[in-house]
Amino acid sequence: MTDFTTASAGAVRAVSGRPPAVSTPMEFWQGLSASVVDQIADNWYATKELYRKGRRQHYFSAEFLMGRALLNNLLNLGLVDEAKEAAEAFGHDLAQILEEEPDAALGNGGLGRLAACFLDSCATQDLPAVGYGILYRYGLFKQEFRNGFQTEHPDSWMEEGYPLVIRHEEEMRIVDYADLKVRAVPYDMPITGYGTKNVGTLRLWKAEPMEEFDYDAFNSQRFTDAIVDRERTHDISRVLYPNDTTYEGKVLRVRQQYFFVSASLQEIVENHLEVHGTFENFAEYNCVQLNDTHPVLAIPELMRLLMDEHGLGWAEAWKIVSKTFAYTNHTVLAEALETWEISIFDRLFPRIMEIVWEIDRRFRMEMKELGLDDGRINYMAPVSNGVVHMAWIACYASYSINGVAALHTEIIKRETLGEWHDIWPEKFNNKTNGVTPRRWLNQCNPRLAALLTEVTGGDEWVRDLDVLKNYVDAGNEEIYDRLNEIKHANKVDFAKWIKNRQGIDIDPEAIFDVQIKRLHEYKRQLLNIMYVLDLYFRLKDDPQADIPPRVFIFGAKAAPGYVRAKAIIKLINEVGRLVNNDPEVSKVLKVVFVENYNVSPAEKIIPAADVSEQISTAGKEASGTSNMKFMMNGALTLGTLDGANVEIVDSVGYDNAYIFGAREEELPELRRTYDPRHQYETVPGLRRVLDAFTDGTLDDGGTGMFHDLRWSLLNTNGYEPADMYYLLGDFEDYRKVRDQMAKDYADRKKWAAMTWKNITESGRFSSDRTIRDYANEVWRIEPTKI
Ligand code: GL4
Repeated sequence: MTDFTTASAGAVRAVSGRPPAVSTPMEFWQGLSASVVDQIADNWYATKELYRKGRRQHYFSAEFLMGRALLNNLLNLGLVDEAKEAAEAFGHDLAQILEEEPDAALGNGGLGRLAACFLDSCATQDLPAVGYGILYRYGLFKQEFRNGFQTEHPDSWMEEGYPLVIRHEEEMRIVDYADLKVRAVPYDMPITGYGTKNVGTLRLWKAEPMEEFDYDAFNSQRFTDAIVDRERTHDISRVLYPNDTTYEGKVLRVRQQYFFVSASLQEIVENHLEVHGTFENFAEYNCVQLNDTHPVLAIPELMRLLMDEHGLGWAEAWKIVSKTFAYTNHTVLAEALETWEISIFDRLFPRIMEIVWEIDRRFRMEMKELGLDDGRINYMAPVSNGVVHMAWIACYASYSINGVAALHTEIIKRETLGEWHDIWPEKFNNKTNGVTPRRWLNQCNPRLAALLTEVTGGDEWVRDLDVLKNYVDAGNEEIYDRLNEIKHANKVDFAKWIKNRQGIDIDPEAIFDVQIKRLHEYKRQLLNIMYVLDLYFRLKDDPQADIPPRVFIFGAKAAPGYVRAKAIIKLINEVGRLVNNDPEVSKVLKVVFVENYNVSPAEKIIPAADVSEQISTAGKEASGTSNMKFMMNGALTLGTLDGANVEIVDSVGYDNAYIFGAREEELPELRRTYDPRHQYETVPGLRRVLDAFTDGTLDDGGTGMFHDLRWSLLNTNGYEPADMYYLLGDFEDYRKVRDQMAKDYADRKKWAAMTWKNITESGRFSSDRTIRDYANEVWRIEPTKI
């Protein structure tokens, strides 16, 4: 037995209190996880000590969608075989143990998962960066389908114990609100890298009462008052808000935001003073990346700390602040731009509001001097119309502003943040997103990983995905056959998994066509299911039609309050019921809606996908990141020229992707004369599809929600145009290209050649590349090994 196997058996005993042979798989997971921490503890501490002395980047994010951690850590540390040995020695199966681990779903979708990939890339590249966020007791809700409707249930992911976060009581900070004072206790999650000793840190803050009980209240029989007060504090880190690309002006949410930025900055400021003894060089040693506007309160909070706690004057403090923050914008959707009522700030943190007013006053003066007219100044001002504009504060105070794909950055420069670009073009830059090839290729697709290691003669590609580019032309008959075998084996695995999970049978010979992402109208899952419905009708018309077998796979959560998104979920489930229960059609078509889609289901789905649906209305998807994961795993993109799809096509060429639909630059002109009713009447099949929503073919349980969906495509509601996301405009082209794609699938060699091109060109979409660009161009940090 190796040290690790012995130590993990001991750790299993320690958590279960009985011999490992009779411990549960859950206890085994906990023991193995504790042993991982044991393995890395010394290096972790050494890394923290090293990083706190040099220049560092602090990644502030309200979301980190980490998923599972154990296998990722075992792979990084080269301990998989040892873990297997430890499990088998006691009659356990590692694969089953790994399935016990809950996903740490402390994020909604792409924005949160991006933060997780970034931490992985920073660790692997020895970059001095630390993540800061919130230890939500409840992550993103668990989704269940009841009669096809989404229901939401709490995700209590830590309830059974979670060994991979370590509480550091002694590094507690106090966060002060006008009406409440709370303790922020840090919990650190180790972030191991692949093939390096450095161990990075994700620091998540938990809110706790100043005293366990208010003993006065407790003793004077006001027991419930004491409890209620305690609960108000726990509320702060209780739950992740389940919205993606929308914003809710909820007081608790702004409390959360202030909570984690204040605690994090207190730590950063104190650490700086301790190490350097002066604030003069603060911005030389620290930069803070603001992941969207959620942490923008850090700007006035750093002003407050420097002025009120450390005696700096406004000018001095502002000089530091304006060299410290960098802001990433993640969406052009207006409904996501956070604004907060002044009255909320006044109530929670009047001093912060005072500082925001002063930022506003100085901004207006500065702009006046630059000669801007009052209308424009008022539009851009940090405070106007009774609200505080978080994005405007971010743009004013940050030294860098970036978008997340080339097209998106162009749109924010031209439109969303155009006024700021006019004044400070030099602040703007693009950082196209990326995903980590460790989790999203090496870990989730071991068969393909083995092939790549074989072809490239080593595992260097895991740390440097650009290596694959040298093999673009290495594709040959043998590789193509192997690729097809691998994909088939992955599809067999997925078929077993989904059968076991949801009881549905699917055929691994069919084309697996996948759309997995948050449910949003702009992402157009509705367009996807309309195609499926149309195909169903075509098959009913002509049962002999030569249609290749297809499985349409969906995974999506809708924000609980997003009524129309929930209607689309119900519609997909109803079309699924129609198709899957039809004795003839179901031989050729199947619809699978993966319930409770999350990071770990994604790791099963993506390696099994043939087709990657990336069909957002052009200009609306800032980047997308599942598109990159699919590409790495050899699925072909069926998409619009939106977000990072543009760059994917740029890399693989139009011959190796399926592109359709209106382009972003065409849409304004097209929209001018657009009439969805005309489409409805003239595009063959479209009327039949839309009428099926309401003619009894599909059942919305008497809610009228399908009627509303149909209405939204054909009529305006007064403030939005009819078919706002241009589904009927793009339908015909989508159908044409998607049909063609299914035909092309039959030529297995050619298809495999296309997938090889996609895989070998995916280095550009590794988050290692993204992070190197941030490190060199924005953060100015260097790899630093312990
Ligand atoms: C998002 C975008 O919608 C998505 O396109 C992008 O890939 C992601 C990461 O940059 O950020 N913006 C918001 S808000 N949620 C997202 O997932």
